[in-house]
Amino acid sequence: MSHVPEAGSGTEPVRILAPDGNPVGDVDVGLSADDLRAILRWMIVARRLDRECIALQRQGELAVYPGFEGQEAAQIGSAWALGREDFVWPTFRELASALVRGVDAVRYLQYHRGTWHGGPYDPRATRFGPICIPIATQLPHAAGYALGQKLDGSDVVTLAYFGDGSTSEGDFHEAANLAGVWNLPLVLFCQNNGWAISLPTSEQTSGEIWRRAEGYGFPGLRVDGNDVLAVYAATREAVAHARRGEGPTLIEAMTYRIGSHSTADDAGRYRDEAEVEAARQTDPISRYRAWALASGVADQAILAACDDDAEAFAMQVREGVIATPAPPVEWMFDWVYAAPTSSFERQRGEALG
Ligand SMILES: Cc1ncc(C[n+]2csc(CCOP(=O)(O)OP(=O)(O)O)c2C)c(N)n1
Ligand SMILES: [Mg+2]
Repeated sequence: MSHVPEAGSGTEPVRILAPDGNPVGDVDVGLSADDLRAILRWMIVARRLDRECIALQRQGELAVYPGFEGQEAAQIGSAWALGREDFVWPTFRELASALVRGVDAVRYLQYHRGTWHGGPYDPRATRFGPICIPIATQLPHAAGYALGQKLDGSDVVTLAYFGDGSTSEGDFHEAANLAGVWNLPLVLFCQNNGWAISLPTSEQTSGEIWRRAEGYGFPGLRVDGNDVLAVYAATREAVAHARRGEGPTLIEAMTYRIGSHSTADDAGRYRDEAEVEAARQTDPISRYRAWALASGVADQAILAACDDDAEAFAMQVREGVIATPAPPVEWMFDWVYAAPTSSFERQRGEALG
């Protein structure tokens, strides 16, 4: 079944599982039982790692860390829909997607430890771009990358993540415009988590984000971002659309940032706890777990194994992060310029003594 409605066809998000885990749509999204279990496992592992990262920051082992609790379905469902060669342009909050793409978590977290910019994983090998802190700047990069793929005649699809707040940036609009005009194989994947640091979406933007697509001449849709099956199905459809040469899609995944913006933020200063409590009732993991148990995709033994895996993985990443030495200073100067400028060479000389 198609999960990509015509642009402007309604504001109810595409949903397959209700918050209590009961199906309200077609659960047959074309995933094998093994895949369905793997998705469950990744969601549990990702949340456990996210909490470990916050602990690592509190213990001084990471400098700053932006948690993604509540956004596991949006990230894992969308990442699962990509082919191996498809390319992701992330923000700074997509560690769960990075895990699914095979990015080494210890390397990724070097960015948050402050030892290396972007994380010292190879974006070409993992097909997952560097962590991007400047809001929305990855979007023109993604459009450019998608254009390059198109000109090369490749069938690679590019997916760019961004937040609700990012849609206020000119970069979002420029990327969307180019994507439409050039009919790029690009999925613009917005995680609307309700907040841009302390600014709620209602004060960020008027109108609905998914509807912006119509103005740029391509389809947009809103999906329940806490329903991993719906996110997967919608993204897979958008990816197939792009791969067929039919151009971009804007997906607005409605989710919620359960934690603070980052470990440098205290959401309790600007956000009502009742809102967070209400959001917890739509938790993506309990929803999917309930369905997995009821449908026989998982049982208690499988859930226990997921929890054990998550614990072991978090401990392994913790040890790896702490044990990783700071990289040599000269690395800071490598890969900046193909042809270094004289002032750059001078700075390099000064830094290296
Ligand atoms: C160009 C730019 N302006 C401001 C900031 C500061 N800043 C960091 S995150 C953020 C909010 C981003 O909100 P959203 O796009 O919704 O993503 P979320 O943090 O909710 O994942 C802002 C304003 C920045 N990093 N870059
Ligand atoms: Mg946001």
